[in-house]
Amino acid sequence: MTFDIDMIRKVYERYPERIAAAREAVGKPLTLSEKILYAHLWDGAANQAYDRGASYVDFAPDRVAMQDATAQMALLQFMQAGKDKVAVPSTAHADHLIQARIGADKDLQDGINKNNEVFNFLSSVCNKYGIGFWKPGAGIIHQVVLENYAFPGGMMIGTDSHTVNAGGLGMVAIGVGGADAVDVMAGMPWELKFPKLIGVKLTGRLNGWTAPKDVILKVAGILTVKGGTGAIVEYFGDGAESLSATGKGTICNMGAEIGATTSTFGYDDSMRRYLAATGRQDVVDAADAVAEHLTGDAEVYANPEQYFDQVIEINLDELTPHLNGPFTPDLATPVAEMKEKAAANDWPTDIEWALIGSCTNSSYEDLTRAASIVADAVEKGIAPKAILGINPGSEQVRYTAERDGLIDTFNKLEGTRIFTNACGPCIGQWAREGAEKQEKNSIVHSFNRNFAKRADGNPNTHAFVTSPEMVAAIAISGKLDFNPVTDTLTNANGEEVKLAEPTGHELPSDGFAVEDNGYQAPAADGSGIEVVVSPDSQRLQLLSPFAPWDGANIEGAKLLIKAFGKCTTDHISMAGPWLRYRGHLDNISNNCLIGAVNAYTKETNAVTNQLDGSVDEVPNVARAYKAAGIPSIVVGDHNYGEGSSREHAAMEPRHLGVRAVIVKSFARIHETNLKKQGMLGLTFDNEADYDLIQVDDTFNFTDLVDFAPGKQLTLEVVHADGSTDTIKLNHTYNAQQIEWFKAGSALNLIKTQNA
Ligand code: MIC
Ligand code: SF4
Repeated sequence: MTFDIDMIRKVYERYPERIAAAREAVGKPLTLSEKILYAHLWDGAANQAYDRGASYVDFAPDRVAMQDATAQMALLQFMQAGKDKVAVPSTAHADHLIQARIGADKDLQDGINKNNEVFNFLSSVCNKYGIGFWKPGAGIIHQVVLENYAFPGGMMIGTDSHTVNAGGLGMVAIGVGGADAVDVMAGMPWELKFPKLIGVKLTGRLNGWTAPKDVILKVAGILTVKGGTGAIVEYFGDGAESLSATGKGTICNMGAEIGATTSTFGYDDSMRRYLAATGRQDVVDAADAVAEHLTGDAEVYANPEQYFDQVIEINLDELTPHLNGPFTPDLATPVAEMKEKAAANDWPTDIEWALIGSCTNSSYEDLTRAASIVADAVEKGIAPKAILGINPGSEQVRYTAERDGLIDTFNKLEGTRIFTNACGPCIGQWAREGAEKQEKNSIVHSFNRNFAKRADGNPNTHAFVTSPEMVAAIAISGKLDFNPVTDTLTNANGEEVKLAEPTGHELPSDGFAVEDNGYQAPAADGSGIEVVVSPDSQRLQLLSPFAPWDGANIEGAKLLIKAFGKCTTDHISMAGPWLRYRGHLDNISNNCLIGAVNAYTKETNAVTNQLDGSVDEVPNVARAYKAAGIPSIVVGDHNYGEGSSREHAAMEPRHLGVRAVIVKSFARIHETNLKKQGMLGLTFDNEADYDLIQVDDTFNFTDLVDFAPGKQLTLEVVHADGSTDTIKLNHTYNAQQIEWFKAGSALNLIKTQNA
């Protein structure tokens, strides 16, 4: 059965007319990204061309997906929007809260016991408002979406930055904060700045040890963590067609790591095969009727330089396996160069743990290719040096892998642990033994992010991102710098042997199977369902609206923290143990900016309280200013808020009295989240002004009363000795977004509009 097939058919029915209108408006051949965007305009058929990277445009996404760690806040907000039911098909997925420790059987039950209150809340809110709920153990949101909901040419948003994974099936799928999801679920338009377009032409074919993951590891090395900001990355060329749909998903998934708005591929046979194998021949039939519209125009792909803002070409014949890391996903090293680079940088090369999984690489094909390495090692009598941990992407993948003997193969390797179908170590849900000792060590994984402390909470764990095949090979060799192409391993008989190249199956030859996929359909009429949140719950807290702007210039503000260097959403609102407070704004605010590095001392979670000169934890100092009625500001570096879509990173400072975040540049989702929550997200006009900010400065906005689109704001910085600097700040607020600021938040505005 295909979910929401009528909606999908309707989208395809309107495609020909919408594309014809877009062609006329744009006046030249169209990329796939433009086709999907123009086919989803809120106002219907296009009557004008939009400026890439400049125009704000209202869209009408086809569906919404949320995961448990962000859904709580999204749904707490939706409950305030005054609606009976969601306006578009929506789902929530319980995948982030289950800790990996012993193995799936035990861990899943523990996870359910520990998070019962939250799962019950999600289950009842979903039931009430018409939202499909995927229960704990059903799988990781993006794998479940790819298997069940994604469709070529569709547009969706999701409260998770890796929503972009659905580009593997030719969607424009975009990660957003919960407040954006609320707009769409409440039946309102969703606004996005019309993206720029980056074309990536893939030629040749993957071979040997190279995997789809290496395409994106390479692209990340080229574009860096901010090179994709504000852009859709569109892949094309015969190399693109040679990749499986789940391989395409891997590539799109990690587009989040270069800051791309999303990534996508044109509709092709790999997508037909995947849709059919996952029981959706009806989608194939419907898509085939409009197939020409579900890929870029031939002229575009023949002369990409004329149609994309930037073009990159990668020859898959020549691409080699990569390892990206540590601490950032864009530090790309070809496997063949790792020996030299690890030695030069003093990266530990002994590996104790190697992890396969996460939404990026947990497909059936991924498991078969990793299993082929394991089977080869077992057959050749090579004992593994590290522990292999595996989180299958979904119950359907796990069940099929078990039926087909893959799980048995993995278990033949001593020590292997099969964890729950969930995020697990990827988001710090990992009870790694000994992590608290904070020893310097390295791990490899097939995930997408490797920021400090992310997997096991240890700041000295050097995590490297690579393909599942390479993770398996490194687990066996126990060495970060093992190169399976050239290096040998000693087997039980003392012989020097080489690992065979990976082989795999794109799709299960006997089809997918599953007994209980973990889906809970919502009630047809939810009006009688009551959602209860206990007032003394430590995990959930009903929201009270943020205060509207009082119409005056913000004056006398103090500096909460000047963050130095990388400040991702993991630094602003850490995950791992803190995930338990994702539904309780006041409790989770106790992690506000505790990972950010204080620019003056290079310490974390220690800032000066200007009221009494004491040094205290960031949340405490923020609470002290708030209690004294003193506004505060946060200052940051480049790409501030990189990483997650979690709006907690905006709501926490807002809750603690921070009024403005002033940085050199923002990551897209975080900037929007700040705007939605009624904050000022501003950038230095002159980046060097970052250096002017002193720890004991006082800040006065002198022309906030004239806040207007396209007009700079002025900040007077008063130093402790009485001298002042006046600096200019840029912003990207449009008229509507300024209304959010004035109302105190976008949600406050929705409420007045619905009242
Ligand atoms: C992540 O990978 O960082 C997460 C956890 O999936 C986040 C969402 C969250 O913080 O809940 C994301 O990528 O958006
Ligand atoms: Fe889950 Fe990790 Fe994917 Fe985020 S990146 S959705 S934590 S598996």
